[in-house]
Amino acid sequence: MSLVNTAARRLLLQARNVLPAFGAGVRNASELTNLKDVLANQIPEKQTEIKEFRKECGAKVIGEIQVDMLYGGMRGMKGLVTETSVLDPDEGIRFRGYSIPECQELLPKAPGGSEPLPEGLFWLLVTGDIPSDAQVQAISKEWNERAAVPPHVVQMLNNFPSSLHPMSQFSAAISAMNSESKFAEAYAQGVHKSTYWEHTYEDAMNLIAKLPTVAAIIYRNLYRDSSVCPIDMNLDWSGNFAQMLGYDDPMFSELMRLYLTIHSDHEGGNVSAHTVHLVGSALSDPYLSFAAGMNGLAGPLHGLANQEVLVWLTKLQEKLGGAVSDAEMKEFIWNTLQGGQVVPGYGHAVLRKTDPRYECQRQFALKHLPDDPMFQLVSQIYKLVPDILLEQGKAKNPWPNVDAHSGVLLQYYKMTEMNYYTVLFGVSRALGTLASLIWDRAFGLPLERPKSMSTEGLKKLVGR
Ligand code: AMX
Repeated sequence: MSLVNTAARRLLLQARNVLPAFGAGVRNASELTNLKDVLANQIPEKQTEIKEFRKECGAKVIGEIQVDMLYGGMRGMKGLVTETSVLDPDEGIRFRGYSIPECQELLPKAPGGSEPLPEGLFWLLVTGDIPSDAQVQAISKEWNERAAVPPHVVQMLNNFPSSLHPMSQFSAAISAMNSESKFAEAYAQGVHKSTYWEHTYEDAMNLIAKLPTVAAIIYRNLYRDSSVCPIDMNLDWSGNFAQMLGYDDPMFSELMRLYLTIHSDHEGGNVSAHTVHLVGSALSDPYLSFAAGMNGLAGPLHGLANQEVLVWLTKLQEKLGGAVSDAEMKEFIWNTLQGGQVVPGYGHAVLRKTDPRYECQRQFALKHLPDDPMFQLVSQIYKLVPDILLEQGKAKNPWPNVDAHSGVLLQYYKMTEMNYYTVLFGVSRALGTLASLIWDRAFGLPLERPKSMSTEGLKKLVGR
């Protein structure tokens, strides 16, 4: 980003009271470019804040638990602390208080680009602060330097049969990379628990750095000639990922920057984030914790929905051909529902409006591929599905989620292998879940162990 742009962004942030004014006499965090140093500064203050908060308010009641919640997937039950993002049912996600459009506006961009760099989002998720260009460049450099994948993992991936789903390969490779875990090594050496966050940080940075290469090996093994180009030290994380996948179109790199930013985090209760947190609470190292989260992301009601949407759209096109009338499409949607299946990409456990992650992908499509037939199909579906779901009267949220749109953008740039799409989601999800895991260790959060009940015990409890 040019100096002019940097200064303009800084003024914007000052206007929003995000940054102190120049010359305010504060040596603010924006002067430090090493994320670990910034964290080391922040952690003692946050630890004190939480200690005092718990001392003062630890016994306050914040809600009540109903019997239905125990059978209903704990919806609405406040049971976790996650600092990185908060999901409002009507407004959608805010990363450390910033909406997606605000992140698009404020986070640093690649030279000549207009989408945010995921490196900047990671900085924001970890620290709560919008980073400077220099801070984001420092992250890109660190991730490039940490990107090497251990040979045994490359060999393992090369030996997998092509019939093994990309998400299974991804999760297995992440587990196998725990041979590199600094946390596991330090724990085995008996380090003091106050240092756990530092080893978790090292694992998080290494793991995030390696994921694009792991994901690219899987892609190139399954769908191309198995060769993966080396990391270019001058490129950003997404630019390198696009190159390693084999996509030279600069717009594909821009799409990756947006994609990897918006899929990163969705507060703490979703299956992948919650799983990483839960498994991490046993002090399983970050590789094992994140691999567990990826097994959850691979479920069709969660991240695999992006694959399912394309499978469903392809079936629709096979059955009805190119231009589809609204009446034909309505019938196809009703057939899906009457067959006892869900309409993939629609509905959400928390959201009650169109997902802003859907909306920003729609804006990207309107800007870059307005005439694409598949985009027009997705837009036509958007006009019809909510009313049908409302008429059916089951789904609490009839609106589209992130997965209803992502595949269409990928198809446009010639990534047609829909079974692979959830791996891209997984690479991005590392940013939020691992940022949270660093803070879990900094706060010394204990083993997670909620109380479960039998139906008999529950009946007794409510006097029945
Ligand atoms: N199509 C058909 N039925 C749906 C539906 C959809 N898109 N969304 C919800 N329903 C149904 C549920 O299956 C449920 O039916 P049941 O009473 O027979 O069990 C009923 O409506 C009530 O469900 P809900 O309370 O509205 O949703 P939920 O919180 O239980 O589930 C979700 C949320 C996302 C799993 C659900 O909306 C769904 O299955 N959507 C399709 C799959 C999908 O797009 N998943 C991706 C979500 C985003 C993500 O994690 N990546």
